Amino acid sequence: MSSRKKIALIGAGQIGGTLALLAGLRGLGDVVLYDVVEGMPQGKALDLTHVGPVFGLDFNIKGTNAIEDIAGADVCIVTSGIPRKPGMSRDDLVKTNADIVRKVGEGIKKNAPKAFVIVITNPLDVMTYLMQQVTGFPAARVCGMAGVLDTARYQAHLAEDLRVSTTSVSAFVLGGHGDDMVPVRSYTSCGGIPIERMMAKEKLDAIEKRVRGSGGEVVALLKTGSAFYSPAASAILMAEAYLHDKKKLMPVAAYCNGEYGVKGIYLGVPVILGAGGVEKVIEIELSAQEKGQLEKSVSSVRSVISIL
Ligand code: A3D
Repeated sequence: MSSRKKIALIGAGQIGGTLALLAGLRGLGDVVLYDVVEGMPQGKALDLTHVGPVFGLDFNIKGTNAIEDIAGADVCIVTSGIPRKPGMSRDDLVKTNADIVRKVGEGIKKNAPKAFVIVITNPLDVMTYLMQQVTGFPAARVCGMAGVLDTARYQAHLAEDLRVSTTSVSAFVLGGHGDDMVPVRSYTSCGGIPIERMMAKEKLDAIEKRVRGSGGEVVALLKTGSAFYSPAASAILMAEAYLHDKKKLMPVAAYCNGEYGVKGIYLGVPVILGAGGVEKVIEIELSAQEKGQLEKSVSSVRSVISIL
């Protein structure tokens, strides 16, 4: 038995390929890249195998069209599905992607019953909910990647405007991964200084508006798909927190069981991520305005679930 960890990437498209590269570069373990398109995951895996020697790393990446090859995976990261095109909302993807998530969910349940599952497929909160339903895994072992990316976008634009390092900015975004996500201003700071003391309200409003529409801004520029470098990097951070038992506090789409007054759905909330998966949902006091925004975001998620 190898003690190396096994990372299964379900979907070998733009995000899947980038995930494989990052997993190899960061030495997460052996990677299986799975997709339904014949030859494509094998081709990407072969190409990535040739990256190893360049950096003096031993990449072990296998491309496959057989879901059985994910057997025994410790982590599954799911990107299978279609991405947005200009003019589409994330919710427009629901029917097509739900069928795909149901199918791969069955494959994960059968072949990797002990895996920690990170969903990236959109509409994110709803596809994560569906994945948990299909696999029947404990909710702590199924979560979605969105908050890490939304927070990084908030950090990036605040740091850009303040002309400081992104490492000086500590930011927070809650709610569903849609245009009504909630950048939480009251918990955002720069070098420990509350952000509202560093920046005029109008400026903050404008940056938050841009963060909500960041995914769409990328889609409009690319024209053929959606963001892929930053979503992949964000999911790798989550996989590392799980594999290395980091107990890292980060916003992820997690199952809410009464927290924030929300029950029975997945929603972007701050959690502790460690070897137990989503070990704890952290509840923080929100301003009245933030609470109102969160409620709006919750109803958007619920309305998409009702389509399923
Ligand atoms: P893309 O490059 O099209 O890759 C998706 C891959 O899924 C393709 O290679 C398909 O062949 C494959 N696929 C389809 N059906 C199956 C199946 N049944 N089994 C295995 N593989 C299958 O898209 P992408 O990588 O750019 O994006 C993937 C998903 O992530 C989309 O739904 C995007 O909307 C979503 N996304 C989410 C975020 C978040 O922040 C949550 C950001 C960006 C993209």
